[in-house]
Amino acid sequence: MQDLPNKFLITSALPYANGALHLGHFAGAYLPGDIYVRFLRSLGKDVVWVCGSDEHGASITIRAKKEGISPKEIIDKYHELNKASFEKLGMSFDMYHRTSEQLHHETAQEFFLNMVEKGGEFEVKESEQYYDEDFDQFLADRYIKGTCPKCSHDAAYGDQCESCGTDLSPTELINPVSTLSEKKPSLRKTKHWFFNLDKHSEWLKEFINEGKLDGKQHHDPKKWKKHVKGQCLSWLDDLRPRAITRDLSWGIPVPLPDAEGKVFYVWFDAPIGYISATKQWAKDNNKDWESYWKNEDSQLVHFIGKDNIVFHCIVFPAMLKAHGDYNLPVNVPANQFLNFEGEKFSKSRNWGIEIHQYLEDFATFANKEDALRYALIRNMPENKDSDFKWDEFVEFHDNELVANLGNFINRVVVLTNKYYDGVVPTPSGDTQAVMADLNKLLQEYCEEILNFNFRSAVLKLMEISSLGNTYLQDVSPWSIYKTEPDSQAVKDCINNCLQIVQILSALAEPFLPFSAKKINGFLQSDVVTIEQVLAHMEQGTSALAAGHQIGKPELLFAKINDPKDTTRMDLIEREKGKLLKIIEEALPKKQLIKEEITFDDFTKMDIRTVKILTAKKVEKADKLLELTVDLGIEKRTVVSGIAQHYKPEDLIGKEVLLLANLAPRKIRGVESKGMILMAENDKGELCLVSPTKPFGTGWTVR
Ligand code: B3M
Ligand code: ZN
Repeated sequence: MQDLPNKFLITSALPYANGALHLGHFAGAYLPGDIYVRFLRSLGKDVVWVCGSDEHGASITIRAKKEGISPKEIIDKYHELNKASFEKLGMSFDMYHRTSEQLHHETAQEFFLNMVEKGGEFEVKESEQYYDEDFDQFLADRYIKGTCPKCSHDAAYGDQCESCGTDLSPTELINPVSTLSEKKPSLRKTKHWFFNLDKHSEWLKEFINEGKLDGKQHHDPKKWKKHVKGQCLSWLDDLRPRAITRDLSWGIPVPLPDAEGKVFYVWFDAPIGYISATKQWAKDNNKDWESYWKNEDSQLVHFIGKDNIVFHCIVFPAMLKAHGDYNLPVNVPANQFLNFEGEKFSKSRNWGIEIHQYLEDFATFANKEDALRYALIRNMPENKDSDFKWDEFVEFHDNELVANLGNFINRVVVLTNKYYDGVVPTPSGDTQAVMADLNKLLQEYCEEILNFNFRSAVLKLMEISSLGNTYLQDVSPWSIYKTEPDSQAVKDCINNCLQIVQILSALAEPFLPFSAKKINGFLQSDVVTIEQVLAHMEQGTSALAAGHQIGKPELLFAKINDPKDTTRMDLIEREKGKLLKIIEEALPKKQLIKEEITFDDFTKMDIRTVKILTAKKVEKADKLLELTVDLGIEKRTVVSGIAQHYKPEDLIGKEVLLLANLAPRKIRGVESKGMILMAENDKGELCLVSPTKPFGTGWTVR
């Protein structure tokens, strides 16, 4: 296995506390972080994993306005909700902090002042910025919307187009509109602090391209994901000063005498949140935070989604370098996006599922946490966008977790209880080929995790379980046991299988921590770490001692697609049903085609082109107009229910269609001879039907 330092500082993007997290967020920056840190801890490494709520910026204040409550109420609500969701899915953060904490405000202000002192990092510039006269406020970031200059998406924000991902400034938007008043904004002068990012361009290029920092090899650039490097490179050629202050009331005040009314741009203070979170953790645990951030032998890794790449690979590293004394990230293994049943997650359309919703909907589902973790890992958007599908959730669960992993473990525990009353049998001491195969897979499993290939790594775990199943099947101890219950071959086989189960519990832990705990429960053994497993493999020793008493068998996962018990499949069907309903409701309501008629039926109708000569309202009937129409051979009076869709004066001279042989009817005292043809849409709007060119009156429609 590759050489590793002893210390790690791992971060996951701080989610905005402005809404509930969905499966896409979870698969992007949190689940991969959890896998990685659990693995490192199991190797005996000194790891601190920090995260927390990002509680500043326009996304918070806009949400507060929408819900009609204060920003503080918003952040309290969603901080608690998201923190609880994470905990329930086993996210093992060492600290889940908040950027509204005093400690963070102080840390960010200090960090800024230190950069100011360095000199040359900032430039104060006056410029014209959009201003909402009605709301008396400058319009930055999400307070302004318009058309994206790159892709023409018509709802791009002032800081970013969510459609093509381009980073924007408000003045680049075409047809800008204030999201507060929905009006066209005006321009007003204001001053801001700009971080001179362009000044950092040279060393950043070397850092990203070659992994070098200050002339020394800092990290292996080949280990960075292609799409991450690709995005960085497209940025590096055009680094410009970036405004890091805003004219807003919500945020961290800029601690300078001439900066009254200004706060930091949320993306300036948020990454410093990683530092404040580490400080808080150190405070709570009586540790030294600086060694994680500053020691040469400590590695910094950021887990994020692809929309945050530039901030973590370019802007924050430049801030850290400008400040000095801090480590820079050795890797930023950003994930791409997870879609949901073929489409983007969308709160407004209710498309997707939020974590808390999943946990509620699947409350009765056995081992729901690991079932979800597994489905998301199997389909993790590591290098390209991927798609969550309920059908695949079922397949992964039933074919892999149940039929492979759960089945192997269950068979071994059952046989041990049946043959040896649950006591681990004494092996003969022969080393078995199966253990050599396992060792190879184990090494590959470790490498895949260290290279951030979690999909491949979890498949290695499954391969080890398959190896166990195949081995058990090949030896078939049940057929030997029948005639030879004291057979050493059976004892060897069961002992080996039990060792594999114990190893599986260690290797499953980073991915399926709830299951790992259960497996240990079945074995009634102490937790075995991956570090211990590696040592046992190297020394040819085993983790589970002969004579140890294990527990009784229990199911690890319960099959979803089970005709004898449909409760779990019903839950899946319910989720799919919700989506179907959304799709159906979005379809225009078209009436079904009426019963079939013959051509003769059709020819019974005499439809003619006619010209409207006069039109007036029918008294005391707001829907009706009285029309006179010219058929060429005669003139007629017709009453038509189009008063709410056309003004009488707009109808004069129009050529339309008339069903001329409809039996006359008296409507509101007026005799109507025939009916004007109209189309009606699902909103009940009516539209006259006309020939597509001037055609003359009285001609037959057929
Ligand atoms: N809150 C953006 C996001 O959730 C932002 C991440 C901050 S990480 C320092 O996409
Ligand atoms: Zn765009």
